[in-house]
Amino acid sequence: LRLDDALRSAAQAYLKPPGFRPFYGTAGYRALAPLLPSTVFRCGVLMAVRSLLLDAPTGICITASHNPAPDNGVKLVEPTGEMLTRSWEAHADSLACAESTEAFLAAFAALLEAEGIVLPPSSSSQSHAGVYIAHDTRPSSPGLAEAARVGAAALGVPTHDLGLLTTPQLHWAVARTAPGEHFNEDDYFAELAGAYAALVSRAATGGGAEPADGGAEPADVSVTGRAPLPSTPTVLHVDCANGVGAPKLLALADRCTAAGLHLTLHNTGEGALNGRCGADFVQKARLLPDGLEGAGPSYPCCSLDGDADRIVFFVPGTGAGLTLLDGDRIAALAALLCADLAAALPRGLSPAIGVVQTAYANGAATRYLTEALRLPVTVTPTGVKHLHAAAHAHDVGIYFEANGHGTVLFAPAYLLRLKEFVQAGANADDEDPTIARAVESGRDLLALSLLVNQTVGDALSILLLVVVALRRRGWTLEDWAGIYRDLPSRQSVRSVADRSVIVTADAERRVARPAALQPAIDAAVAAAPQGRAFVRPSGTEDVVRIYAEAATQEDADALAAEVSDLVA
Ligand code: NG1
Ligand code: ZN
Repeated sequence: LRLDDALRSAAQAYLKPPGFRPFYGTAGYRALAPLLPSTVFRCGVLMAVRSLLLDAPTGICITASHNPAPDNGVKLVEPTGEMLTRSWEAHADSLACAESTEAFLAAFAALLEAEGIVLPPSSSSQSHAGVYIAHDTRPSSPGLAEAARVGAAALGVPTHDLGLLTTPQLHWAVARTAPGEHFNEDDYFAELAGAYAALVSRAATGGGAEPADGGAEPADVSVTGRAPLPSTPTVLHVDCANGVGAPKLLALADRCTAAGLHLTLHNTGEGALNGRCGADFVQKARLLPDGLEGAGPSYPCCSLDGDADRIVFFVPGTGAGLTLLDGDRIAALAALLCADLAAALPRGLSPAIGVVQTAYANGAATRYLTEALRLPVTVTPTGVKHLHAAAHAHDVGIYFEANGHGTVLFAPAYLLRLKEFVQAGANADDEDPTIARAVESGRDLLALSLLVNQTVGDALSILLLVVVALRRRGWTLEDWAGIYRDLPSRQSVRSVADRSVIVTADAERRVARPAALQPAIDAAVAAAPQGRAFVRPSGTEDVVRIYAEAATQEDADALAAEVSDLVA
């Protein structure tokens, strides 16, 4: 077979390091970059097969996100722009782990057999198959992107090299590029900037409706007496983690200056990628990132991660400390914005809003969402693939990991109903102010669905969403920080001989194995006022992660230390 020969000779150039056993983790594959060429080559083959099967383009992004610069990784994208379907993760592992070229060819044949695929496809001239490939700023990334290209090309599937992109831009490109067209990065920037301008310009007449009042304290979410400040420009310091977010945000910000957005970018590539900076550092260490020491107390700031799919906000205090506004708080703000807009709609068009979190969500955030905003909250295991899937259950599904990775999903069927309503309202040319306001809110929700990347968490989208939400309420970051008070928490990691011996259950909130561990954690938690703790093996690093929260920081620290010792 000619195909087998082409694949064999291509694979010979990408031999797997002996004994290296990559596994599909929280977000694809991660490892030290020199280990990865064979893995990425085989991912190229896999995504070419997936593309042939579905007769639509798939995507591959070379990045290790928030990990240190010497690491790299690969994220795999479905034709919908979402992450590789869970049922194919095992196929990915069987290709990636094959020890020799012959074993790889056997695993490849088994994949075709299992999925009932016959190659080459009969109607190849009509085929829409293709693989979009993009990469982050790591020095090892272009070489790995080439490995992916060779893998896809070995099956004769056309590849499109999109060069340097953020991970969410690549997801957007796969979802939004029509067959036969080329991805134009300007379309992405124009869509976000256009939606942003529409949402802030209508803020003058839109304004905030009263959110549901609830029992959680402090629940002062009233906007009474506060007019939105649409004409006030928003200034924000952005820590770009020395990653790909810097040039991309610069291009986006240029298009948003006229709509009153003024960003000062820091860590734009001069220092180490994710080195004492970026969203993961700020969220986990709770320290000012390098390069922002001069921002000054009370200055509004945010941090992206290395591939710009995460963002957290913060206000520097005195010294190195800061007030963190994490993904939980972004979810709460997004929920407030959606609820404000929904309040003006006719009852039949009011969306069912739901929020999805992980066990890392602060207990105070969950209480705020369920008690003050009275929204349904579901909990899934870590990893946006789990949260994203659960968010699809709602008309408006809001999901964020505490680390700032998340988005707001709008159900296509709901958007259709909203479009019809707005269209009918525009044609009716109604003078009734209630109807006019409802139509305007409908338009705003439609704009929000364009502002917010629908395929995956996107730091650029979420930055604009937060600015829109704050401007419409006339809020500062401090006002936003005041909607609830976080329970003190502590995250730590522990290296163990084999982290896979820990098996979790109940969305990672409990340990199923080893059997003695959970009762010991329960006893430690029971002794801490307002205590909660859990452990889980990381899906991206060779560590076990520990999380604890309690009434005071000392209690949270002590609980984390105690649980960490139980793991060792
Ligand atoms: P792991 O290493 O599995 O905890 C980390 C993050 C995830 C997710 C992935 C992918 C934490 C505690 N975990 O996963 O939320 O973002 O990286 O980047 O932040
Ligand atoms: Zn990332």
